[in-house]
Amino acid sequence: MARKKIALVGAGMIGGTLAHLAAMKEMGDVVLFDIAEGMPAGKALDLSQAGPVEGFDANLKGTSDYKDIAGADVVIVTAGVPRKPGMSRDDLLGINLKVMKAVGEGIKANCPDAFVICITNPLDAMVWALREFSGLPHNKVVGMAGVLDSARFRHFLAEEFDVSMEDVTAFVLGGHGDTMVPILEYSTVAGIPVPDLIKMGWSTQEKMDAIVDRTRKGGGEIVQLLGNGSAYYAPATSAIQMAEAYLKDKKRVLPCAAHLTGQYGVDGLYVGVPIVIGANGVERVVEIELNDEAKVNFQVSVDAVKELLEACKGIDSSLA
Ligand code: A3D
Repeated sequence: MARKKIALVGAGMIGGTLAHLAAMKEMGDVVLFDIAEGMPAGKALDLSQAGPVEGFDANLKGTSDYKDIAGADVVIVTAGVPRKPGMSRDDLLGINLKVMKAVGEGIKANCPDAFVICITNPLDAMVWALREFSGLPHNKVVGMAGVLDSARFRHFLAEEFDVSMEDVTAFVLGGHGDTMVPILEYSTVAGIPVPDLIKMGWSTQEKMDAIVDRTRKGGGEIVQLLGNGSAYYAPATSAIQMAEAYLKDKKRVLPCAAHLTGQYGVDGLYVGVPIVIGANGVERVVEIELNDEAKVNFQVSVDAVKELLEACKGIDSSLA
């Protein structure tokens, strides 16, 4: 059986980390695409030379020619610009929308059967625009944000409870941004919901509220510390988990930005919800009952996404 092919559109900080992870996990051959001449080829060569040491077999190629992504099974898109301190994700809209147009057309022409994972910010709007520009079926285009946001939440919860990260599950809904909705009732340690752990005296509501707030601002905290650019290790790992779910037909239940057609009362938008990812891409949207507070917060998040889509339509009339 031929190796799978993974195309990484954008070979910057996340793109390079994605290539490293995909090669180490022997997920398939890797193509690093970027408009920056030479840089993707340099990263591909450097990573190839890690192969003999780590013992992985994967062909890695760097390119600035869309033809090289032909036939890719998975495309992960990070092309665009990241945030700088003081910038919101939404500040990136105008620049990254143009990038999504070029990338969408490149995917449509070269690998229309691929499963496409978008990471470029502002995420919920860019994944929607990428789907529009590419014309791919909605079940084959998803956004990565929820896996990362819930990983941040899990990390903070595991630290607070002083238990293994492995035993903490967490649940984050809504758009990727300060309006995301972490849900404590569906977050657990080994199946025990967080509200029960509070009753058991493991922590307090105040500490949980602080963790929810820190999770919401988790990306900004890293942007401030790095001083130049945004998080890349955890975002890359999160997208790789989604790609593996598709390539191995694992039917993982993961929070992702998915196209909704009436679920959660939302129609025609990409918003973060739990979905099942398998060989058919997005196989199911998991629709859970939300309490009143979560419903209100979810709506705020949905409204923020809607506003961004209107802004996209204002910039590019082909989207209207
Ligand atoms: P960076 O290291 O700047 O890499 C982006 C790459 O895109 C650069 O190498 C550019 O040359 C390249 N590029 C620009 N325009 C094009 C184009 N038209 N075609 C192909 N390549 C192009 O950024 P990064 O890797 O740190 O971040 C990439 C994106 O991910 C940014 O938009 C971030 O805001 C976003 N991001 C999202 C999350 C989420 O959780 C959704 C988390 C972290 C970063």
